[in-house]
Amino acid sequence: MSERTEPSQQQTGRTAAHDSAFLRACRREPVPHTPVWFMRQAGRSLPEYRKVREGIPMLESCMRPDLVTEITLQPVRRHNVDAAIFFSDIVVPLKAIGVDLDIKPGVGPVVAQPIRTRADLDRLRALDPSDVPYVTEAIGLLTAELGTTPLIGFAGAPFTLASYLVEGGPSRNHEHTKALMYGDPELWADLLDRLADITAAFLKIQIEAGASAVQLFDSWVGALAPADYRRSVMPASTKVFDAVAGLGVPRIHFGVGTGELLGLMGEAGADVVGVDWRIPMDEAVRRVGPGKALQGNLDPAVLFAGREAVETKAQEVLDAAADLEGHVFNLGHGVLPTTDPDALTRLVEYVHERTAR
Ligand code: 1CP
Repeated sequence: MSERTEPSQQQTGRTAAHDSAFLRACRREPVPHTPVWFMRQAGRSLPEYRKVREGIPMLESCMRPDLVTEITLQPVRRHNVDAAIFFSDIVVPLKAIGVDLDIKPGVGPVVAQPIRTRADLDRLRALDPSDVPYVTEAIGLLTAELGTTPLIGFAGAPFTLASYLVEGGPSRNHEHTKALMYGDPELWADLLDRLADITAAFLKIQIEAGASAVQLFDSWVGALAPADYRRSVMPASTKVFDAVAGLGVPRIHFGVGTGELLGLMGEAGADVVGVDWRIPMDEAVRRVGPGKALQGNLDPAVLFAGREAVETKAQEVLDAAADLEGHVFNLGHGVLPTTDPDALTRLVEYVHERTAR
């Protein structure tokens, strides 16, 4: 007897979303309209988010499937975006394997004992699905609610996770991180390799639970020169993409300030490369090369400029992206916390109307 007589809930969720504009664009297939979602759409800019989060610390809210489900759905209901992004944080898998860290309001992730020695690295163990049962449960609840709207799972990329772990918190110059990378290449390579395994495991858990796509956030990798990226970071990111290559979901790769790295980020293995606002999409596609969809890239600060300016700048993005094989409209980085939510809703409407085929 076959082990799988009934389709699992996960398969049902992904099947329902299979023909969505978002997944079609990721696969570089024709779309009914250019799909739109926003990095950091679930969270800070929404009053309904602030209300349900009242008195609940950030990490605790990530461990409550009822809250995760509600917060993930809020921007889908409000803005009519083409995809949901799972409400969590890049440090959740690290917390789950016992790293002593917290997300401090107004600061971000703070690590009690930064990782800078071989003995520190030995504290980083592998991630098992039983460490994050709340993730599997929340994704099950979400795919049941989302119907044909795809759910994007995500994880922090090895370099960006390493930056928080080595610095001990948010950093402007990443000096401790780079000191380790340049000063002890062997320990650095082992740290990134360990983080690649944790990240790959976290993405697999989300895909197996029903996520339709995954995004690897390498937010701070733009701090590196191309040669250092290629030598010291790319192998770990490639390991993550390879580990989830056979699971049938598009893999998105995003970083900020990555104009000089776009070619290498394309080579690292993703299906879709995210572009920040510093490079027009027609130039970005030349740098990334053929065979990839692109995601981006309106400057999130444009949303403060009033309707006419938002539409002018959004149209510039659409025009520059007109010849792409696949385009997912997004901001060039996350939604800023004081953004007017109505400006986001109008932007989704604008992109949908202007690109309807
Ligand atoms: O209480 C709060 O609301 C805290 C703010 C907040 C939120 C809403 C943090 C702390 N994390 C999150 C959720 C979050 N983080 C999501 C949710 C889904 C979404 O809507 O997109 C995602 C995808 C992340 C990913 C994340 N966390 C990244 C990568 C994306 C990016 O912005 O570059 C990074 C770098 C983090 C670390 C982090 N977590 C929180 C903050 C304030 C930060 C950045 C701190 C810093 O500047 O280093």
